[in-house]
Amino acid sequence: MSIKTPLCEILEIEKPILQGGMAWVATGELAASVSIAGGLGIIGSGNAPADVVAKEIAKVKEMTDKPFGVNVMLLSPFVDDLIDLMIEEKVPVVTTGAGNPGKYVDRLQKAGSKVIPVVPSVALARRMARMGVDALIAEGTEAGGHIGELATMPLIPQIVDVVDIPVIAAGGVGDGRGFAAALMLGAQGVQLGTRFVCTTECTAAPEYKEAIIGARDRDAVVTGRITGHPVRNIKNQLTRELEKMENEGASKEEIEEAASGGLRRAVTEGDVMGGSVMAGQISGLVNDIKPVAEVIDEIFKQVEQTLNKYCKKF
Ligand code: TUI
Repeated sequence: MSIKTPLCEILEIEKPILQGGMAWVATGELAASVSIAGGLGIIGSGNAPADVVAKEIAKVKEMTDKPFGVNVMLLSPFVDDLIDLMIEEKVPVVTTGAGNPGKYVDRLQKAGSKVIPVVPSVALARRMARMGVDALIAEGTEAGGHIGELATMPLIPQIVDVVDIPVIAAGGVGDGRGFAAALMLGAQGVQLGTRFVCTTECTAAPEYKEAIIGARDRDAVVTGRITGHPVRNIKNQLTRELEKMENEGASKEEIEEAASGGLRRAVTEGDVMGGSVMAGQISGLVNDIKPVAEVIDEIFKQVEQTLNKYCKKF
């Protein structure tokens, strides 16, 4: 059985599975591998300048003609340059995170890009749908990295009920059971981040992947709440220091300073004690490293098994 939803037609993909555009982690290699396997690979731009992101786009275009995406992180100091780059490169799908992409939607769509904002709430979902975006990624607080308040289970159906564009579920999905559950909630596809970190094609340091594999159910903790930009990452020396600073009344600026550069250190140097190993609550379920195509094949087999097991009788 192949799961096809209208989202597949909109994005011109075979399988309604997106790979999260994780800063530093989601390079051209990872994104291309996911797109080649029939999903939508997404380059994570994070805080990178446009020329760095341009190189990752070139890598994807060299490896495949299939559609791919780029995530524009709206807190980046280079947002305007990145939007220009998306338009120049005619990036098929632009996802956004950590803010409201309203003022860029029109220009991106006129240049031929599909625009899919990540939304953590019904209010922002409504606003974005009214602006005419192509789909939404509704991301629950189970996700890794910068997160919103609501969990995926209540978030998805509340958004599905008020918009008439496809909703993609993200946050806490790591296998075919989670995928099937997201479909039951009304989602037309899923976005996975943490699961795709633990793949052979992911260029993150081996220590980063091992930290996820070693994590148990309660190890993906939230730091930086007082900064207004809470982040979910695997418990380590850094998260304990940040927690201590917060308890002792450190300022927003001091916490931001202590966390700054942590993701880069973890991903590129393998500093998984002093760096920030951003990963979701599903980390406890991720126990191996395998090729992207195997991850995707197994997920779709499990979706089928799950739907057969629970839905046939009805
Ligand atoms: O963006 C993410 N995940 C990220 S971004 C990132 S880099 C970073 N590091 C430290 C602090 C802040 C950023 C690491 N992980 N996911 C998508 C996402 N978007 N999660 C939550 C949101 C979001 C939050 C508020 C989207 C829109 C929003 O709107 C507020 C508004 O302006 O209305």
